Amino acid sequence: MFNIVIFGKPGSGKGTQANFLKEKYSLYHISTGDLFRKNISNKTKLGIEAKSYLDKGDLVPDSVTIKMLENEVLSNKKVNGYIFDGFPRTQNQAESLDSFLSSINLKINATIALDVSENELITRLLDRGKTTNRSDDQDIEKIKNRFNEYNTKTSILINFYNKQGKFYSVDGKGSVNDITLRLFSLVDSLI
Ligand code: B4P
Repeated sequence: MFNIVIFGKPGSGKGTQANFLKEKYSLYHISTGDLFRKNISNKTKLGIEAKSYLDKGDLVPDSVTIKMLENEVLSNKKVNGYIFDGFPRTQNQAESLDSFLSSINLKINATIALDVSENELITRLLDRGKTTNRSDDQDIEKIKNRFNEYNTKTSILINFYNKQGKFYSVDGKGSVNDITLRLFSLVDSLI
C-alpha cells in the first residue's frame, strides 16, 4: 500500500492533481471537501451541520471530520492505497489519522504539498466561482478567511510531517500537465 496526503492552500490544485495520481497509481481518492459537498447537496444531517462552516470558509469541526474520514476508509479497504485530499487540516486531524491508520496496520508514506502564491490562488478560486455555485469561491473575504484558516491551523503540519521525514513540496504554478509530471516524477522516486 502507498498512502499519500496531498497538501496545500485552498485552490492549490489538490483535487485537480489527486485525480491524476489516483489513476496512475490505482489509489482510492478521499476528498473531505467533496464528501462535505455531497452531503450538503443530499441534505443529510452531516451536510446540514457542515454547510454553515463551508459557507463562511471555516474549517468543519474535527469531531465531525475525523469520524467521516475513518468511515470512508473502513468502507473502502480493498484498495492499493489512499490519496487523502484536504485531510488532515489540523494537528488533531493529523495525529488522529496516524493513530487510526496504525490501528489498521497502515501509515502515511508521503505528504506532498503544492506550493502556489496567494495572489495566484485568489485568481483561480474567483474564476471557479464564476462557473460553479460554490459560495466559498465567490467572495474575496471568504477566500481570505480560508487562507487564514490554513495559515493558523494547517500550515503547522509541514513541521509535523517534516519531523517524520515524509514532507515533500512541489511547485504548483504552471500548467496542470506540468504539475502532474512533477508529481509523477516525485512519486516514482518514492515508491
Ligand atoms: P476543499 O474541497 O478541500 O477545497 P479547496 O482547498 O478549495 O481546493 P483544492 O486545493 O482541491 O483545489 P482544486 O484542485 O479544486 O475544501 C473546501 C472546504 O471544505 C474547506 O474550506 C472547509 O470548509 C471544508 N473542509 C474540507 N476538508 C476539511 C477538513 N479536513 N477539516 C475541516 N474542514 C474541511 O483547484 C482549484 C481551482 O484551480 C479549480 O478551478 C482548478 O481548475 C484550478 N486549477 C487547478 N490547478 C491549476 C493550474 N495549474 N493552473 C490554473 N488553474 C488551476
